[in-house]
Amino acid sequence: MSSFILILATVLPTAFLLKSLVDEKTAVNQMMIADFNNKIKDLDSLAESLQKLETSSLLRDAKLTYLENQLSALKQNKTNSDSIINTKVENVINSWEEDVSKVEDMTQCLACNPSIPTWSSNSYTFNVKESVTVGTVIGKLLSNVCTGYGVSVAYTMYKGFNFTINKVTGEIITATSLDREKQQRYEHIVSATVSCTEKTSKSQNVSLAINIEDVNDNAPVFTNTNYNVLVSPSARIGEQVLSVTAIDRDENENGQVQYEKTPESVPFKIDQQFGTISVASSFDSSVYNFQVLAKDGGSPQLSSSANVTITLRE
Ligand SMILES: [Ca+2]
Ligand SMILES: [Ca+2]
Repeated sequence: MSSFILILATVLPTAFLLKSLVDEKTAVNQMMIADFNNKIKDLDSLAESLQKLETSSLLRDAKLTYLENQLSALKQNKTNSDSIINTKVENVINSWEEDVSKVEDMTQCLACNPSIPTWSSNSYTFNVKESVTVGTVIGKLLSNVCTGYGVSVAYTMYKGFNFTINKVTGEIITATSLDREKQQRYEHIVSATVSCTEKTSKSQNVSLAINIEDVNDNAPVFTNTNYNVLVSPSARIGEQVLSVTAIDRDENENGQVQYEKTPESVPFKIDQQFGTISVASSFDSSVYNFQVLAKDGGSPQLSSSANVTITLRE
């Protein structure tokens, strides 16, 4: 009760002085005066609420100091133009609205009766490249929870292995290296738990999805490292003699393979898209050795090679 008396003794006179100053200035917008009066009522109401609580003297003193400073600023500008007073009053009202909101939060906290936490979103989806290092913060989950004054919130994640959540901040952090080619999406349930000292706690879950984005970290791989084939010496130009295949596990252009051969001088050509090798010109030898290359479309580009031996039948 003593703290309440102190609040009424100090806060309300300050509030009425402000109101009095506003009333003296007829140039001040009438709607603003009504709003100002409403804020005074709010303060009355909050003072009533605080009466029932063990109010923090530190917070109360800070609040009073703030109001006193505002009043002092108003007095200093009293002899100036109405517009300056108008602006000052508007600033007081705006600041008071923030102050009222803070005190309402404090009231909830001091009541030590946590409500079920709400999340700032119905669900969360984050996208992260598979190349990020362990310990990278990929996003943050926020609950709309008042904390402090004996009330705390803790974040937990179920089935977390590749990712962890910072218990205090709600940051989602990579706990292992990632590989999109093994798993490209993770789904978790995250919980926010509000608790009071020696009081009950309340939790609320929210779903979290993490999509792993591709990085060009795989070169195309040929199904064979050596291709050997026998070809008829009478094979005609354009006739297909072999088909090579390389597989790239990456996605989109990172996984699109194009084929080449080297050297160019052999009498065969390779289809850039499909890897089919066909006769390009007449033969001048009984055995041909050359390399086929598979290159992906990533940046930087990755490639691999295989050996081809084509022998003409006797
Ligand atoms: Ca690739
Ligand atoms: Ca990849």
